[in-house]
Amino acid sequence: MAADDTNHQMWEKLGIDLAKHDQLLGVLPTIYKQVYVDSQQNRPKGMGFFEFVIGDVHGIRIKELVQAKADGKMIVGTFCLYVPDEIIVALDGVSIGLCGGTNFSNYAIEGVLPTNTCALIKSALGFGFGKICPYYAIADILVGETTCDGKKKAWEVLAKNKAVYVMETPQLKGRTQARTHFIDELKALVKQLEDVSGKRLTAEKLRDAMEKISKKRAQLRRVYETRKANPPPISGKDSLLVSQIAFYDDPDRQIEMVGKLADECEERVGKGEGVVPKDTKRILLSGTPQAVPNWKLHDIVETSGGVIVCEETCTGTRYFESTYELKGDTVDELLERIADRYLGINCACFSPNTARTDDIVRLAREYNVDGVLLYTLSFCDPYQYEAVSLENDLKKAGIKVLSINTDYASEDAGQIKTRVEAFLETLQ
Ligand code: BJ8
Repeated sequence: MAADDTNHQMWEKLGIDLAKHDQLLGVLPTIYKQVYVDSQQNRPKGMGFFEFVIGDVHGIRIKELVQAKADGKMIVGTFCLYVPDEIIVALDGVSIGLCGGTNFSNYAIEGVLPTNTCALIKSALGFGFGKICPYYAIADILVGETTCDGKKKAWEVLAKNKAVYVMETPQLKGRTQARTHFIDELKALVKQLEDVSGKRLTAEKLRDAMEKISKKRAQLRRVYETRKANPPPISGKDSLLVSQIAFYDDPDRQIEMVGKLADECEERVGKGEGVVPKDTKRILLSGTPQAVPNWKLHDIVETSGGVIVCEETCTGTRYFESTYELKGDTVDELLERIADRYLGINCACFSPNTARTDDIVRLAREYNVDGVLLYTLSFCDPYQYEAVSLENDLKKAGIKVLSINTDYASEDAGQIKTRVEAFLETLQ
């Protein structure tokens, strides 16, 4: 039987709307080719693996998940960095990031979500309600969190469609009671996932999972380190794709393949080999996460004569920067390490969140950037608020800034390109 036929049978068993899903898979390769293949040269050879993974986005990985489920593993869908992968992996589960990066699925949430909802939430719920995401379909449970208002309310809507557990994330950081509460929430999450998986969490399993997930983050960090070079050995677009795939691929395979890519990028830096000419204008992008296939701003910058050398986003440094020591003999002690690590991520959903400004200023220096692009999805209040204050703070720190507010539609791409080109011109 041809691979196409077996895939269709697999998707049908998962309850996928095959006609709509075929349409979705029909447009993705065209977008990928335009953004990644036609407009880039001299990419690292290691990108071949990531190109293969994205080219078969709903094929081999879904087959692996079907098999994992048959082997008794739980599949957990998540939407935020604050839901610890470590706990899911320690319970012999598979964690899949389900944030959506296209407006293709918006038809499915008309009359379900308010129109002034951010594109990321619309996309994610649209994939579920429209039955066009096999990752969503195969998940045993979805874990939401109380970060922004949009998400908090979205889980109520989502719960009508699928089993959802909501973890409470604190709104304030730096207070003892917020930390204590977050630790309690992690314990409650453990209990919930133990019930779903039918397995018990032990300190040994949790420590092993923490080690594995730390290794995976460390490989991404290595790739980022190489982007500090002038010229960078890898484009922003390619680096973004690698981060996006890290949210749903197997962690062991990621350690291996991102590690190989990091080796190659380090070699290229050693030889002075870049993906763009030396002294190409270097941009730090900071803001809301960019889920697959949201490559819009990266594509605009990198087809306008600039290169993105760092992302201060959840699909960038916020994913791997915060760390922990692998210390602790009990589950409770390890959960404290995990809580502190996650509370070190500076998301705009927290108040106050001045450490994010410090992060951006530090990253701008470390990556030797010429300018910062503040990227906010329309209707995302937390990041819109911070974009205004950040613009002032960064300018005071002598950093040039361009603020862009957009969504997943392509209609404003020409206008944004004009603004980006003008911004690049101003960078000395
Ligand atoms: S830790 S950034 S993944 S909450 S874009 S849904 S904030 S209205 S995604 Fe996020 Fe966790 Fe924070 Fe990261 Fe709401 Fe804004 Fe939409 Fe957003």
